[in-house]
Amino acid sequence: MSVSCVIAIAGASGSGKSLFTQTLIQEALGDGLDVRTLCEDHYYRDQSHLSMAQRQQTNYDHPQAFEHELLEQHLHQLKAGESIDYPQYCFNTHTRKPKTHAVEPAQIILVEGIMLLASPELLPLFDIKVFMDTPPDICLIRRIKRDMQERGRSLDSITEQYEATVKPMYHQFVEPSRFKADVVVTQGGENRIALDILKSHIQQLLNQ
Ligand code: UZR
Ligand code: MG
Repeated sequence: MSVSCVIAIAGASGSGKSLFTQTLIQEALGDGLDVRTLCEDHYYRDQSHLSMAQRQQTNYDHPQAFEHELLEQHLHQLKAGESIDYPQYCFNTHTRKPKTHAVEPAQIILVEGIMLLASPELLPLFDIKVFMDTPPDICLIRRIKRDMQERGRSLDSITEQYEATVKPMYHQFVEPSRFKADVVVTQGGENRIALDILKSHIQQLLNQ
């Protein structure tokens, strides 16, 4: 199987990347297409050499927090028809799990994450670059709900992190990367027209 199309879905934390990606995958699978997804989150660098207090001080909203070199290598491997050892990151311990998952090449690879368009070395690997442009207050509300429900955080720790790194790094790295996108999606993960436009462009790439 050779990869025909690699799509990046970028945007702020809480902007609707995961929902948009999930919807696109469900619909592409429904159309009989072969799709795999990679989350940039799993490429966070392992923090196990640090104490828990130090891990909590790490700036996770900087491009350097991610092992983009490994993601770059994995995208090259998938494009060459090779399977990859997909890392698994744990948000509660800030460490990589010992076990990786094998991911096989597919017709379409969807990659989602905050900093995908902020690393120049990754840009040439994407056939379509999407940026989710969602107002910061909506992103913050979603993030509070998700981080309390799924990532074991308190409201205080979320708001502290937001002011210390999430907000300033968004303005420094994520927001300017919007200008690298081919498609800017407003109104979050359920934007029907954006989904249809992307699906039709994917079909075009597959037919080439
Ligand atoms: P998404 N993050 C953590 O809170 N802990 C970690 O160990 C690794 C990442 C957060 C990170 C970023 N920031 O904003 C968010 N902080 O995960 C990105 N602070 O994930 O795009 O899924 O929201
Ligand atoms: Mg997400």
